[in-house]
Amino acid sequence: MDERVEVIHGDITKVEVDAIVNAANSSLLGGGGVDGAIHRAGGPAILAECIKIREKQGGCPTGEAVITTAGRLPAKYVFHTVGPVWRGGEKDEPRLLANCYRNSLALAVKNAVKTIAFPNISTGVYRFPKELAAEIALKTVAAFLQENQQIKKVYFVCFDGENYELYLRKIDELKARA
Ligand code: AR6
Repeated sequence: MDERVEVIHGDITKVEVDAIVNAANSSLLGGGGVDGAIHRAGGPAILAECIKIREKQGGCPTGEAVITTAGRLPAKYVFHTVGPVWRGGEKDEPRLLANCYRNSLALAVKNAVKTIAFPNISTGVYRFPKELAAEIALKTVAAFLQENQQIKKVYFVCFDGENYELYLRKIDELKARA
């Protein structure tokens, strides 16, 4: 696994990076989980920019990502990406989840972001199986980093203990296979 990848157990709103990624929904109007936490901690400036994006492009499709201010958060930007709802795995969910990570990293490159933090997209309300989600997240980010030197650090911020343990184990497995 790439040395620039790090796993943290905690709250993404507290992480000091250039950009944090939000697991949003396509309305961009906020919600529960990490989305609710980011809007609460970052304040109304984030929602104001989301509303402007909605007016311009009508929300954000699944797998895509958009950029706003981070308001009062220690980060500079919030990247809002929309993970797939798990519907059994035959609805292109794995590819769409990989797109969330790839498109967020592409947005990072475009905006001169060097440090970025991801939550465990889709593994809450959207019910994506956690182990498969971790595998997709780690492999997609590792592949992107192989082709990119601008990004200096990628944090996976695991809020729940189950995801944290899973990420540590998956990284060990990937290292052992390398
Ligand atoms: N920091 C980091 N991770 C967090 C935090 C936090 N403060 N709070 C929760 N998580 P979810 P989804 C983790 O449900 O499955 C929203 O209503 C949580 O433990 O937030 O992509 C949106 O508006 C879980 O592992 O996002 C959408 O409607 C992970 O974040 C919908 O939920 C993702 O859980 C998106 O569902």
